[in-house]
Amino acid sequence: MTDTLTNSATAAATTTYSVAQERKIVTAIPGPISAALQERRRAVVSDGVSSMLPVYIAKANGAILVDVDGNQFIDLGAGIGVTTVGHTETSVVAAAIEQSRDFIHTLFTVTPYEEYVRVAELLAEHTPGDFPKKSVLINSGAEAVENGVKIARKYTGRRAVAVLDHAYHGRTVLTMAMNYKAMPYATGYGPLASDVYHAPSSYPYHDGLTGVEAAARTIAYLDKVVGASDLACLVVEPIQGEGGFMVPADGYLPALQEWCTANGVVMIADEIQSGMARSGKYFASEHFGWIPDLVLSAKGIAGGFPLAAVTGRAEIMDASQPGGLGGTFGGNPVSCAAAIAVFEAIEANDLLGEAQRIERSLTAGLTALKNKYNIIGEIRGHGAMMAIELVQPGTGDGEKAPNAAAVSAISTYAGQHGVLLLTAGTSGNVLRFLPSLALSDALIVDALSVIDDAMAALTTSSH
Ligand code: PLZ
Repeated sequence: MTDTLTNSATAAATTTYSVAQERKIVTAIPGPISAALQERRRAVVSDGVSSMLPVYIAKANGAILVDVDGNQFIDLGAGIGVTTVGHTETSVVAAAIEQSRDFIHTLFTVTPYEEYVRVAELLAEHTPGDFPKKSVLINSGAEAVENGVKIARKYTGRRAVAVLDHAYHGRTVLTMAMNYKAMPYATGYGPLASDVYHAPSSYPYHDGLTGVEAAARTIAYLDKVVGASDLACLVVEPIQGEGGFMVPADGYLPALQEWCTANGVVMIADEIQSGMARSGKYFASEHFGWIPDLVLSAKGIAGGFPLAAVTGRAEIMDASQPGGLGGTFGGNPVSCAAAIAVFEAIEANDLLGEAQRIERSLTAGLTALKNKYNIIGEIRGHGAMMAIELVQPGTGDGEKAPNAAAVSAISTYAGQHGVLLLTAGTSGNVLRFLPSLALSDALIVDALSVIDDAMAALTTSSH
């Protein structure tokens, strides 16, 4: 079946983009060319690698993905929070091309270059806290988590690592043990790394605790189950990503930092999903008055090029012996050049302001939907990191039972109608809005109209 959808209201926004910033569906989803590619893929790509929406992408610009069949999708996922400045952002593309012409690789640990140093300067300037900071650059989020743990162990001389319930930290052999969900991340891949402890978190919608109460519960666990003197680090996402965009209660994070400082524990902010302007501040920790010892960056830092960083207190970062940190591709020059352009774009285009605009527009639209559909239990988040938790009204758990069926049906409907909408949540009960900051208000209105239709279809079909 073929249907054609366009949104003329967005036409005015097309002038500065190489792809019209509009939704357009011209084939069945997936279209014939995507379907053929999916067949080729089945023969050669591991079944362990899944794709949420199997449309093969030919081009992307701003907040729009174009597939090989000519369909255009409003991208509310940004490659899971990576293309924060927008797809193929002009200055990022130019910086990467220019750097590629100059040199593409030397390996910083063999012969260094300025771009790596500049990224470390920018991270020292923009991460929370007014004290001397240093960085190491690596390739991926999980690698940043791994290095954060190594650095904290070396500095403290302690063994244990603590994380929070509902956390997600990666897919490597250490980080899979740091995730809350065994399935699909750890099931069958054991034995898991030892000395990883999962403490209770702050999840105000479900636990009803104040920040002080939730922190007391977390600290009691760390004290009793781990013992502060064996604890090297506590790794925390200021707003949990894959877990469902839980915003902790006020005072929770500073109380944990205070306890960590008093007990010689390194507290690490995993800002891999929440950082780099996404939340309306450079780093989401700032919303909570939290000044972490170490900050982990990845995803949005280089506009789509692979780059990650551990940044933090100089004395902690310097505890490692020369040669203890690094890796062949860590701080690749092209990625670094792109990251410098990203930092410049955040300033030049007021992207913190744009993230705040997106929060206002999404909150208004989602509030209207919440008034219309009682399956929306809570709207939460900051900036371009917003989510709705879907519930089953009329069931137990104080009307808050997870509604994974609705999440899955709405996300599927949205994909079929040209809106790429990511799911999240420990129980698959959350729809998340993680767009690039190039997403216009007109595209927000259009995307929410599709979600409105999806919710209406759900209500109809369930009767
Ligand atoms: N920490 C907070 O969000 C990656 C995972 C996508 P890598 N999240 C998206 C998927 O299904 O693989 C993530 C994160 C937080 C760490 C990571 C890991 O980052 O770059 O994927 O290794």
